[in-house]
Amino acid sequence: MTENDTLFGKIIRREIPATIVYEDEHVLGFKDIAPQAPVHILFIPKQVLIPTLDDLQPEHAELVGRLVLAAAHYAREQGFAEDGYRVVMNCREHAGQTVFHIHLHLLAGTQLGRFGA
Ligand code: D5M
Repeated sequence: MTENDTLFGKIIRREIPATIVYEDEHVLGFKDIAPQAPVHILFIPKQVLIPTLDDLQPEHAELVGRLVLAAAHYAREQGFAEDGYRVVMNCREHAGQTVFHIHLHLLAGTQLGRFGA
């Protein structure tokens, strides 16, 4: 495993607690500690530490696809896919990124407001 030297690395290694709701070979999904919607799950890559979206390389294409597919799978499985949901990835300061291990936010369970500045 590559270095996972962030808070999320500690969650992957089970060094700090998290409510894990999804796991496959490549992706871990767990409840956000400060939920912004009734359903707020974070999906992260397990084996590769990519700090920000700006660090993505062409070889990460499959991994990023896996994050999106994991979120879509979870939404279907949990029965809120028909009502709809949102996925968001924040990159650096202007987007408010606070943990530098890329993650996909899945927000659902209510009518979400529009986003923007
Ligand atoms: O999102 C980082 C997200 O990570 C933010 O919504 C809070 C969440 N967070 C921080 N610490 C934890 C722990 N320990 N468990 C679960 N969720 C956590 P960003 O896009 O970087 O702003």
